[in-house]
Amino acid sequence: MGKKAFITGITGQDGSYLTEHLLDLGYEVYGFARRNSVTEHQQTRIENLMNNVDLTYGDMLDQSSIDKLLKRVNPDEIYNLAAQSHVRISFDVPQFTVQTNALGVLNLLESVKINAPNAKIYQASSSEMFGNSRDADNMQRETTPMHPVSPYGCAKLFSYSLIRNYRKAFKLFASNGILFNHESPRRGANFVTTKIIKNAVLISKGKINTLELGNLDSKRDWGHSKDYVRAMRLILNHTEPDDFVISTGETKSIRDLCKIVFSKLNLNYEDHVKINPKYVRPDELSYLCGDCSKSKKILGWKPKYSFEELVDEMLEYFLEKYKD
Ligand code: NAP
Ligand code: F7E
Repeated sequence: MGKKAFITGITGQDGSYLTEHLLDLGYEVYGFARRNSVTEHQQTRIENLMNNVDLTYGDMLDQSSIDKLLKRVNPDEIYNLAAQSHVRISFDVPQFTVQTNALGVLNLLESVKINAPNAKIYQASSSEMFGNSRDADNMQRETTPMHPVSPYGCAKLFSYSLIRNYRKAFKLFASNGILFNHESPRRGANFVTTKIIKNAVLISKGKINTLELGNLDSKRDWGHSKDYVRAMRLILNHTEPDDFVISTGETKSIRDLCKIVFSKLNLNYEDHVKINPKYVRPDELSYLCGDCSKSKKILGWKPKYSFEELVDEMLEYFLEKYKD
């Protein structure tokens, strides 16, 4: 019989790719879906997998739902991907963000300690925890100091620390993946890559004329979600629990991304992109470039997708979607 994996946040971008990856490897996959008034749209990313996964209602804020699932399933591996994952929105809903992204992890750890102490736990930690610190070589790595600049980043730093604390204090197999930005055609529409690529396609088809963005000068290290979910499994299947940076080591500005995407559609971004202060954050992480040498060396992980291939895949997806 295959291993049993419990994925919180299974309906999200990473949850859907991780489910496909684990099913391919023979895992049994269990997941939580939150109650939503519009059930039709909720499972779109995992629609084709519904016959192969065990999906139950649950919420990171509802301890009883976590307890019930762990008692029933006793999973070998737990991937905690559930989060309010939008950094700017974390300034609008800071309390919900902190409750889910920080206290939700505490709920999970407490439940694991009692109900499934042998389960291995992966925590979806984030490069947003670094804030604006970087090392002398302009990169962030596992040892770089963390000074988050958003409620999202602060909550993720709290849960990152809890994972390390429960690993040491209670000997849980609990690991952090410190993942830099990763994207795909399944990325939510209000993250900057999807927003630029989808709207540039609509502009190229004459359906709209303007794209409103915030800060064009921040830089991000963008990879593909498919590559990053492979790393999650490798992290949990390493011989010991530890913390790993997952990144590409390349960085580009939002302006660079606009230039690249619009020029692939034979357009000049300057004719269409307007700045709307609504999308500028109260505080901003201005530069990310991750050094993932530790993951390459210890886990043997490296990305398969280039930045160019990621952008092309997302462009092809939206060109096909809006072809008529
Ligand atoms: P995503 O698409 O926004 O998915 C988040 C998932 O969490 C969704 O399934 C969402 O369900 C669920 N969720 C939200 N609040 C919940 C709650 N209170 N209880 C249970 N489930 C809840 O995010 P993603 O891009 O796949 O990212 C996965 C994880 O990695 C997140 O923890 C994110 O913070 C972290 N991360 C992402 C990146 C990145 O660049 N993508 C980088 C570093 C870390 P609904 O659909 O019902 O809202
Ligand atoms: O913003 C700038 C914005 O929202 C990227 C999450 O997955 O990665 C993600 O967080 C940059 C920022 O991602 C708009 O100011 C300009 O500098 O796509 P994003 P993020 O904030 O980096 C980390 C690693 C995570 O952990 C998070 O879960 O783009 N930007 N104009 C804009 N961003 C958005 N969303 N919308 C704009 O109009």
